[in-house]
Amino acid sequence: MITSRRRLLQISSLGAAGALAGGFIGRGAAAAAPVKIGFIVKMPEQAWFINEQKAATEAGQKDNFIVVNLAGTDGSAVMSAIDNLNAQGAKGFVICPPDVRLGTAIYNRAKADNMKVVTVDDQFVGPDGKPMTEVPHLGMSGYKIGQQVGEAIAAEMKKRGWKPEEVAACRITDEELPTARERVAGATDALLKAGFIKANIFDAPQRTTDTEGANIAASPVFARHSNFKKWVIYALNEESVLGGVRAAEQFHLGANDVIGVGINGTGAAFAEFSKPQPTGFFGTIAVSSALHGRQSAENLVNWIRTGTRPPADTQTTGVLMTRDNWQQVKAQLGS
Ligand code: FCA
Repeated sequence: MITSRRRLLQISSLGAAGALAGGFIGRGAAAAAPVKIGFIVKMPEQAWFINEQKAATEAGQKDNFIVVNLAGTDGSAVMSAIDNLNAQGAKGFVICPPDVRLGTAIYNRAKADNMKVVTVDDQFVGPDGKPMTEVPHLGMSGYKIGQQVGEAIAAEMKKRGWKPEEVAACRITDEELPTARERVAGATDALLKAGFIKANIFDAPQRTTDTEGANIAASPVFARHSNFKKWVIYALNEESVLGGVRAAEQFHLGANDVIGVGINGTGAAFAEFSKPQPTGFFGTIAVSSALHGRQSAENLVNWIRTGTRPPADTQTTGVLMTRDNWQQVKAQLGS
């Protein structure tokens, strides 16, 4: 009787001690080591990327993971960012690469360092020129958003009563970047569908996807085709359209002569819409940079924690933002 009672007691106290110890170790480990990830962007000064990194960091504060924000402005900066992350014990990283053709090199370095990688905005391209589907990606649905740009421009041309034969387009392009090609192709197709004259579309190839790169590219287009007094301007993002709008201003083409429509819906557009007088920057298709940052970081962390691979390709949509509605759209998108 006694023996058996004692044995029972022993068993239960052992059980309790075991449970306590297990619980303690489990909680202790979780508290001591939140998952750490990197967030590497190609242009850390661009509002879009600032928002993405901020949203990822905030998501980490809520969900107990640490985000190390880094700049990867060229191939060697990306490689040292990855080594830096590895040395800090990061388990993976989100990246918008400075050149999508670096995909294989970045992927191999991540694999060698035992880190998981997902892309945001610009998808890696493999040696065969095709998107690297082995790396999960989250980005804009480029062609559709491009179509929205073209439709917005066509609607505004109609509203202003512009005749197709008197209007030219400054199409700012980056042929190396698939998402830029898709966005610009979507805009061109929508314009042609609305009756825009193909021969009046002039290309301005940009070297960098920012305002300066676009400004340098657009100026010669206005110089060469000064017979046109009415212009539309489009590109892969609003920073580039702004570069085009600034170039047009140097040729005395202002708000009444220019319809520029961008993509992103971030600080660059807000600054333009806040000016006392309208400019040739008519609008932008706004997409939530906060959603891109938060979702891609959460997808990666979930992959690290649970082994659930994020979807191969998530595509986001956009909405037209103009001088009239930008504050409401900004509030809606939370960016
Ligand atoms: C590309 C562009 C950025 C932004 C992002 C979603 O990386 O360069 O401006 O549009 O896609």
